[in-house]
Amino acid sequence: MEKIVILTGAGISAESGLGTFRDEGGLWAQHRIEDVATPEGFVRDPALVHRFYNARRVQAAKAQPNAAHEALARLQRDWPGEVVIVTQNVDSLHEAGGAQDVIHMHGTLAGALCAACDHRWTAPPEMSVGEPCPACAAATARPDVVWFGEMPYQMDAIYNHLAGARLFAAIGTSGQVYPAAAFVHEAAMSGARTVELNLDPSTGASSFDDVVLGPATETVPRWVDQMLISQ
Ligand code: BV8
Repeated sequence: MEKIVILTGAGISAESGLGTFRDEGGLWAQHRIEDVATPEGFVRDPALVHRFYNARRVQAAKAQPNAAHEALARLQRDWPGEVVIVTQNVDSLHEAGGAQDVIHMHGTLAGALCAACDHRWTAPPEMSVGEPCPACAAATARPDVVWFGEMPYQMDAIYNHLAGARLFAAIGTSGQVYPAAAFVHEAAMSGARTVELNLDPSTGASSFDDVVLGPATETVPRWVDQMLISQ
């Protein structure tokens, strides 16, 4: 049966109260990317970076999954073929909404990483500068998120999923960050149909066969219903 690959971005968590990046008043309106989302920024001012991620980690822990997260979990459960969810988001709302095996290509707020020995552990609600690594004791703990200029996670697995996709859906992403923004082209080259569900047309909207506009909590459940009825 058809394999579906779904890419989600900050827009799917917007109605759960989590800020997006590039919308009015978004995270990039409040912070410079180079100060809080690059390895250089972390070296320059680790306290600022920890403050940025601590605030988001605390807020994300209080957020609830919304109807869009839950609809994708329903699609995974009821669709006869494989449904792979790749997210650029670092919150855990897909899992809280019931989704399985979510691929977090930009890492997660819940994870901590040792920059010295690559050990990973569950981050405390608030990380502090100089936090010792539980494995090697070096004071090099950082959030386990992928910053600009760093290699996103599980790229080989993602490209394999895209190669086998019959349908690719991008939900709530502005299509401005690579390599995620190029997934639609990878999927189309493998013969997949492509659909974008977004509040506003993304930068790459013209690359999609279909575009469905509106808030994710309305468009995603309706799209899942249509998919399941038409199977
Ligand atoms: C890489 C960290 C090599 C975690 C993020 C020069 C030097 C170095 C690199 C580059 C360079 N030029 C280009 C690059 C590549 C760079 C890049 O793309 N830069 C851009 C800015 C040009 N990319 C990288 O560096 C990546 N690494 O390239 O390594 C490589 C290459 C190929 C293969 C392997 C390796 C690393 C990118 C990851 C950076 N880390 N975040 C965190 O802090 O969260 S990126 C950040 O932006 C988030 O991860 C986020 O996921 C991502 C994308 O943002 P969106 O999710 O799309 O959110 P946005 O606000 O933009 O849009 C929201 C959308 O939702 C909007 O369309 C809106 O309309 C919609 N929406 C709003 N409300 C709703 C809604 N939709 C529905 N319903 C609603 N209610």
